[in-house]
Amino acid sequence: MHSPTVPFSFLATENSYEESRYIVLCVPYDSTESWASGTRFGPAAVIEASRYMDIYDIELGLFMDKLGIYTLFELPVLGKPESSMMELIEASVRRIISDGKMPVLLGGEHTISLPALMACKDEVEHVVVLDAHSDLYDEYEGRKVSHATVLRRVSELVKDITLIGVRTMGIEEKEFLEESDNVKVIYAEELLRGNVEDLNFNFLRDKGVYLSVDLDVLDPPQIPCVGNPEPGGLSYRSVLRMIRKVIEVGNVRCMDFVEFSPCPGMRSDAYLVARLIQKAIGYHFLHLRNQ
Ligand SMILES: [Mn+2]
Repeated sequence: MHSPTVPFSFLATENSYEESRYIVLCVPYDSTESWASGTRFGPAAVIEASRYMDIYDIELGLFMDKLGIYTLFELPVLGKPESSMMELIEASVRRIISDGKMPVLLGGEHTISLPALMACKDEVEHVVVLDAHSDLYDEYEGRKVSHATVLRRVSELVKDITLIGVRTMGIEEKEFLEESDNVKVIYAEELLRGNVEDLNFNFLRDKGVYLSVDLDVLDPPQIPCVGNPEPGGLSYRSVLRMIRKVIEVGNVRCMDFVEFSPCPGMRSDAYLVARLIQKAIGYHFLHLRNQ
């Protein structure tokens, strides 16, 4: 029995928290963005777009409303001091994991990955990040915790990080990378020249993985409204193929989708983000079913 209104939840699903495996956690935090704020509006725009999606996925052969997806809307992090934001996200993710469920965070700026990872670092051996930027500054605009330093802080918590789709970085980040033996980069240039199908993710096999997707990994024409648009990015199809490979090979414990900053009047980009998340959840469901 469906309610007479379309629920305001990811894919408009009506599953309860208890019966769900995938918990979409909306985190509208954008306090450290250096160019323009607006990622705080990302979660609501993506949820809204997702409500009008076909519930059957022809690629996966799945009815998405049968997978158990529940939406927690939204964490009150906006305008809070950094420490409260961190504590709130960490506690929420910890709770979802201890309930035996998979957190799917919807940002918000990239900073939110740090407290989410802190909550699940015991289960995570490898962090995979799709991003145009390397986010490896030690400090940025006087901050140790920000969208531009987030992966430097992550690198202090987890041994192995693979960054995919990078096409710009500061000299300080480049020098850090040259000295680091635990952060590997697959540059956008290599991906655009080669074939994404040839990428080998066997190094993730049987490893606990945290997957972070900064939407600026995509080429700006596909998704013009992100915190820091960078030309020369990847296609929707390439990003989708990589997400699929990571989820099929590794054991993803937590995922986030960050830095989407919707432009007023545009709907196709929010829909694209919703589609990526829907696919990622579907791939994960099939991965578990096939084990
Ligand atoms: Mn980025």
